[in-house]
Amino acid sequence: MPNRVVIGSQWGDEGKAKIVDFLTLDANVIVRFQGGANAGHTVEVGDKKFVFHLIPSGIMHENKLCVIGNGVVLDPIQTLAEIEDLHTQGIQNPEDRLVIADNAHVVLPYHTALDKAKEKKAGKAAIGTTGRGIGPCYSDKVNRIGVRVGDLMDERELRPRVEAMAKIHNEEFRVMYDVPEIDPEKVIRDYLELGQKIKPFVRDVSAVLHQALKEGKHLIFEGAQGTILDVDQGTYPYVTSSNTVAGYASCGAGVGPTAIDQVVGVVKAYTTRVGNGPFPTELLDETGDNLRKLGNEYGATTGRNRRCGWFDAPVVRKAALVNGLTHLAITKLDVLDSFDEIKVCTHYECDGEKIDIFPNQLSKIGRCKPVYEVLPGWKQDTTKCKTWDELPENAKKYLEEMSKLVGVKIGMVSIGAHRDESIVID
Ligand code: 2SA
Ligand code: MG
Repeated sequence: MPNRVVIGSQWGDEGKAKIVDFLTLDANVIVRFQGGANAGHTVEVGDKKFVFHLIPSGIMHENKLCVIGNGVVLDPIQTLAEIEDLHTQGIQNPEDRLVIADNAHVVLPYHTALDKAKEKKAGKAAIGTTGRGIGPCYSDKVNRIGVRVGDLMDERELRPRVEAMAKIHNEEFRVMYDVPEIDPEKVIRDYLELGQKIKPFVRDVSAVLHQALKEGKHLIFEGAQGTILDVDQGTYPYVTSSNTVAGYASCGAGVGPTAIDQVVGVVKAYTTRVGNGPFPTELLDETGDNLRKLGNEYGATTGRNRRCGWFDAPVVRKAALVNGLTHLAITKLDVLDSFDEIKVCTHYECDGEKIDIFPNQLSKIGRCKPVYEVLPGWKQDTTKCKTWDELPENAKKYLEEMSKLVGVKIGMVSIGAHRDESIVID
């Protein structure tokens, strides 16, 4: 079994959790390496539905180790709530199977307050964040004034950091964004207490993963959000504040790139986006509404309507390049079951030029006109298909066209939320 990174190839919500859950059956360790509680992973097993924000969904499998890497920004209150929820839902001993990096950064209440205040102040120019404090926490990290998980266990580490951070915050941001003043003593008191609660989980993750690799264990690195939300590769500034691409699995977990054998790009059979920013194949009509209804396209974290549109090959081509995709995992094919015809954007036209790869400049993306190819629908229920051969001919043609346009082979197709609604191809 190869060590795999599973990432989103579009704007997030591609159904990564479902693919990770399926691939986890053959793996030993599941690692998150970026993002935070802005992610929303919905997994359905039997008649139970679980929504995770921070803890890898692999926690529901017994005998699998779940790891929150250093690249994640961790909200300890959210983490403890998720652990509590696992207990209530009858998942046994999650504490034996969860490890949190001591060098991951901590999302503090003022990060969340600042995130919301900045968005409010931005008005029309708002990013449309999830309001989970992600941007401000990563800013503090890069600005070298952040608090790390390991600091919560030692007042000698925590105190000077919180005091320094509170000073900057109270003098600068509080005035700029009208957010509440930070009382450093309260933060220190509260977070030392939370530190004691998460202490049993906290380790040097890099060392844990190296040991696992040495023992020949199989690892899955579980991405959050999607490639076009990556802070470098996405529609900047309409992006999240972390690197969502496969290469960051190495940085955000503390393993070398040589630990990774395969990169699986999860691709929704159409396209969605939550939050603001460009989206060339967006459908602002009845077809878009249909996709939303049929695909249940509402955010798992914020409940927001997702914007919907046709499959966009330039977007996924870019994902293939920047992630080094070895396989595609195509999800939600069944959502297209009732359509008479399905459009696919093969490329864009911009200023009289043919564009094959999603551009980096917002103004250029804005001038790109999608060029569509129309494929016939299959008008059949695909959810009972177990093999490639059982899929309707037109569904196979649609999938083959996606793969050909992007230049990456298909490893798996998903035709429903449940684990057994999956067709393995390669
Ligand atoms: P943030 O909160 O700073 O990361 O927001 C910045 C942009 O990134 C987008 N973003 C997401 N887009 C899709 N899915 C995400 N996760 C949740 C989910 C979304 C939800 O998995 O369902 O529930 O709304 C996610 N997280 C961040 C965000 O919309 C901004 O465009
Ligand atoms: Mg999601």
